[in-house]
Amino acid sequence: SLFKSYSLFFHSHIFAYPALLLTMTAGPIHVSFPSGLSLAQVQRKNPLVVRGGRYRPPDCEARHRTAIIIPHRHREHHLKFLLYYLHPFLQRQQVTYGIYVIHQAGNYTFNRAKLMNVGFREAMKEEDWDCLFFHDVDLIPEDDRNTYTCDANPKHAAIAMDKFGYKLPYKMYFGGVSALSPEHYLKMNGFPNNYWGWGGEDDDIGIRVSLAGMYITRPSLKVGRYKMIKHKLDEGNGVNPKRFNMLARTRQTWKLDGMNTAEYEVLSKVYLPLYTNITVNIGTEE
Ligand code: UD2
Ligand code: MN
Repeated sequence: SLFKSYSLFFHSHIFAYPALLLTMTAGPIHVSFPSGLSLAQVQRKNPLVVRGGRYRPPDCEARHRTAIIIPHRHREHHLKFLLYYLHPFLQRQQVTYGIYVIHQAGNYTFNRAKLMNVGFREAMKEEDWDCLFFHDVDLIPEDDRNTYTCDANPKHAAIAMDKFGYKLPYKMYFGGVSALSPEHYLKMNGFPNNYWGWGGEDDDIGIRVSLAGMYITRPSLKVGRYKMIKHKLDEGNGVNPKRFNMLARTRQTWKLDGMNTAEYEVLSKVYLPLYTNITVNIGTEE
């Protein structure tokens, strides 16, 4: 998005009932952030998740294979809560899935969109995923009917967030959580590599969708609900002052910069119990 806003709604007094969450697909999910939660606990609650954060339904052949791509740096606390909610959520939906955390190495300015390009290429190398969910680390889905599968067009899933009063902030908004098939992704030349710092990249991605001749689909406001874990702007992710000028030129740049020009160096790939961690050197701004 282009402007920052802050949530008034981050204190939840509703408690989640994990046993219930594991066994039934309901509508709304009550999201809270229990203190003292550990990754070991999340692991124990998800015995069917295997190495690298992979899962396939034990009793059926899933109709969908979804990779979750999470751009990340210094948000371990958020990642823990996301994994706590996302694993049971995806299992209730009976999709085959894998979770990839794309960790930007070093202290240089953060680049969310370029990390997504890394995630796309590295995930597709491993498996023939038919859908990719590009997912902020701090957004927790609040409704089971928000299916983590792809549509005929790119889907914007995080349509109603607590931080925007559970309304779509503006029509072209494409931030937070979006879902594209590999075909969609390649058709729009992936995401831009040159948005360093906070802001604008999600709008660039939204514009790419329409420039590539596709449109944005969305779930209903009731279903596409998310809670954002309250946070401040990170160190190393200052607001990008160039975002307005860059956005005005997406039409000229989208074919020249994107998946076809993404250069990076994978420093490590680790198959952890709850996710695959890819640490990557994405370089610096030119
Ligand atoms: C909004 C959008 C987000 C993105 C961003 C502008 C929402 C809910 N999301 O998020 O999709 O367009 O604006 O860039 O409106 N991250 C780290 N470490 C960092 C910095 C960022 O892991 O040091 C990752 C993390 O996954 C985070 C995401 O990047 O969720 C977006 O950054 P943010 O949460 O600071 O920005 P926010 O909430 O304004
Ligand atoms: Mn955020």
